[in-house]
Amino acid sequence: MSRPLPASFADAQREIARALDAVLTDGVPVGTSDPVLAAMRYTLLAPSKRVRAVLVHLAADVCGDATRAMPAAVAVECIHASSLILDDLPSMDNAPLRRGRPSAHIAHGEAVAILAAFGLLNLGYAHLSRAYAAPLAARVTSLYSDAVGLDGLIAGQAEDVLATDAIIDFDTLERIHRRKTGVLFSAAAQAGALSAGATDAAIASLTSYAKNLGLAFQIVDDVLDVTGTEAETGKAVRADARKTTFVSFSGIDGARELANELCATAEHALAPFGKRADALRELAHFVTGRRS
Ligand code: GRG
Repeated sequence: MSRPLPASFADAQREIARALDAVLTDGVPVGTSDPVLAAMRYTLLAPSKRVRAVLVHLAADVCGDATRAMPAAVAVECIHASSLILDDLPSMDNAPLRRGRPSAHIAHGEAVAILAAFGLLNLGYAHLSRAYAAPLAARVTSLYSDAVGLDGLIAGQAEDVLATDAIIDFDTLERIHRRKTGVLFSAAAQAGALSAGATDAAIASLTSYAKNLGLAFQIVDDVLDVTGTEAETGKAVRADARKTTFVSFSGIDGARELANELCATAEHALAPFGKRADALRELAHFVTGRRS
């Protein structure tokens, strides 16, 4: 099962899938049956849209050179997969299903799943340090570690978990989702642009695009939790019942409208690139219309 992005992204998705497979195979002796490696493979190679990696690739491409984008695309998917394993744990969202399969802790046990999450995070950074020369390696590593850190995924997740069963205001909700989802989208776009040697102006435009796209992506996630099915999303639905979401504030139509507005703002940021940014525009349209 492959999760649908527009057909025009299929080539990039295939190349990314190959590179992800290679990063977990190269240098590993044939026949190795390490349980942590098996759990890393289980999550990283499971069917996924690979939207963050595609974003790295498209950001590099619109800046004129996608030839050095792949290590940053691989690393962002390693980090994202690590976050999914942790997010699903019993002490966090206690989610039984991910990417259409039992969550990592159910399939591999909690201890191995936690180690696999650390393994994937470590692998992401290690891959950057090996694949890029020093200045680019340092810049992308720093970008990604900021995105994971105390103004990023970790902070967003902590606030989200602690807000379960609590009433939060709209600004708090927006901050949680900016950190949980938006910052990694921004880092992905910036990493792609940096790999292409982009100008500061191009990086700023892509950051604005990705920030808005990431928040729209999360709002659509909230909508799909209410309107989607397990078969479409690959995860348990109606799972946010104990949380404040964009749907609790604005209803389904209001949340969709907000996602559309954010995508329009994202597209607006692409103006300096003209027609060259059409694939990024297509990605924004995918986000607002997605069912998975
Ligand atoms: C140390 C890496 C690390 C993280 C610790 C657990 C945690 C902090 C953060 C959780 C962040 C998280 C899982 C946010 C949800 C983002 C989201 C919308 C996930 C679904 O992404 P898709 O739809 O999934 O792109 P696929 O399966 O297609 O890749």
